[in-house]
Amino acid sequence: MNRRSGQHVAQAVLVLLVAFALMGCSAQTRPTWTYAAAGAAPAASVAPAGSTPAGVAVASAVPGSSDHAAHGTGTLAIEAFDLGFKPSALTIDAAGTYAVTFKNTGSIAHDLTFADGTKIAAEPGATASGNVNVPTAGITFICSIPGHADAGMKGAVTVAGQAATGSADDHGGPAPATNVAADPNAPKYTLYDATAPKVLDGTVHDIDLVVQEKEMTVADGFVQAVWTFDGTVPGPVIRVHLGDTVRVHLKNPITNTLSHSVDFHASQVAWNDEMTSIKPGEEKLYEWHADYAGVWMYHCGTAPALHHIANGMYGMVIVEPKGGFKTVDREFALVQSEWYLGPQGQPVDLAKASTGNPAPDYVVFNGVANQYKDNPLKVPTKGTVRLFVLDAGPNIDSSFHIVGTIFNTVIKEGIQLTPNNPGHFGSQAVDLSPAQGAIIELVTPEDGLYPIVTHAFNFVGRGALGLLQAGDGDPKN
Ligand SMILES: [Cu+2]
Repeated sequence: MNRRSGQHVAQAVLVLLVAFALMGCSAQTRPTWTYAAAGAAPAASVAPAGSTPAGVAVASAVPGSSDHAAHGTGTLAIEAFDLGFKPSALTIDAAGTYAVTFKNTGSIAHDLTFADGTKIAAEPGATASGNVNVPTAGITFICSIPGHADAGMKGAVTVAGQAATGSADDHGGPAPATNVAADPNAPKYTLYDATAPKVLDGTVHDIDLVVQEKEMTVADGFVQAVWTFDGTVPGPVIRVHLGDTVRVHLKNPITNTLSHSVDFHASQVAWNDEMTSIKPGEEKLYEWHADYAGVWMYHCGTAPALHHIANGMYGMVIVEPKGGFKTVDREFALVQSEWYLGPQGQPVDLAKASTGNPAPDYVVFNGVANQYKDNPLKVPTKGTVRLFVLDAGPNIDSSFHIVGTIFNTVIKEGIQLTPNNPGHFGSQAVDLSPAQGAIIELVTPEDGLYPIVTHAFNFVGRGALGLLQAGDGDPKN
C-alpha cells in the first residue's frame, strides 16, 4: 500500500514536471504529448498508417446509418492519458449528436470538457460516457482540471469539409523565434537509431566520412537543407579503443556546393594541418590516435563554423577506457543540439544562431525533435543502462536528466563518479556545455516510462524530450 501511494506521488510529480515543460510550448511548433501510454487507443480511433500526423485520427466516429449523412450520429471514442487525448483531432462526416465514450488510461483523474460545457469525467482506469452535440463548425475540447489543458490536453472534433475548429494543441507560453510555418506535406522524419555501436575491431581503422548536402525533416512539418557527415544528423558514432589509430578519409563529393572539413576533439593535431577545408570533388586523410578515453565531439570547422555545426555537421566519438567498459544490458548514444530554422527547404538561419542570446526553435536529441518520445528507447526493468551523451550545441548547455532515475556512474570530461564510492554519492543531472560529453549509467527501478530531458525546461517543449521505457512501460501490472 505504501508502495502504491508512493507511485502515485511520483506520477503526480511527473505530471507536474511535464505540465510545466509543455506550458512553454508554442502554437507554431505544436509539440504534443502523444506517446503510447499503457493501454492502446481503441482500434476505431487509429487512422491508417501514414495518412495523418501522429496524434490525429480520422473517422473516429462510427456512423449510425448511411441515412444520417446530413445529420451524423455515432460514437466518439476518446482516451485520456497523462497528459493528452488520443486522438486529439477527430473528423466526423456530419454535424449531429454523438455518443461519447471516454476512457481514462492515465494515473490521475481527467475529464473531457467540450466548448459547450458538456463534461464527462473519469477516474484513473475508468470509462465514462455521455453525449455531445457537434455543430457544423465543429467543437473543441479540453481537460478542465487546472494545468492539464496547458500541458497538452486539448483537442477538436471537426466536421468533414469544414475548416478545423480552433486548435487541437495550441499550448500557451512564449512564441517561438521562428516565422517559419509548418508544412503539412513535409515528409515524416527518419528515426535515428540511438543504439550505441560496438567498438570497432582491430587497432587501425580506415573510415570513410562522406559529406552529404541534403534535405532533412528535423521536426514534424519542418524540412531544412542540412549538411551532414554520411547523410545523417548527427553523423555516425565512431567507437574505438584507447590507443587505436583512426584514419578518416573525408570526402566532399563534386555534387556538393560548399567546402567542408572535420575537427576531431579526440585528436591532438594542428588546426591548420588535418582540419583544413576541402572543396567539392576533393578528399583528404585525417589521421589521429585515440590518446584519451571519453565521449568526444567531431564537427565541421569550415567558416563560418557556427553555420556548419548548426546546419548538422557534428557527431560523437567514443574512446573506450583502458581495459574497456564492463558489459551492460543496453547502450545508447544521445547528441543534444539546436535547430535555428531557416525557411522551409533552406539551410538553418545563421543570424538566429549567431545572436548573443540565442533562442533555438528546437532543441533535440539525435537531430530530430521528440523522436524518442514517439519511439521510446526500450530497456529491461532493473537492467543496466549506459548512455553516451554529447552536447553538440552549437550554443546551448544541456542539463541532462532522466526523470525517475539516479545516475550511479557519471564520467564527464574525465571526472568520474563511480558506483559504490565511499560516501555513496549519486547524480541527478549532468551539466554539459557545448562540446562536452559524458558516460552515464543507471538502473531503471521498475516497469514504466522515464522521460529523457534537458532540465532546462524551457527547451523540453521544443523537442528535447524522449522516453526510456522499462519493461512494458506500465508500472501497474
Ligand atoms: Cu561543413
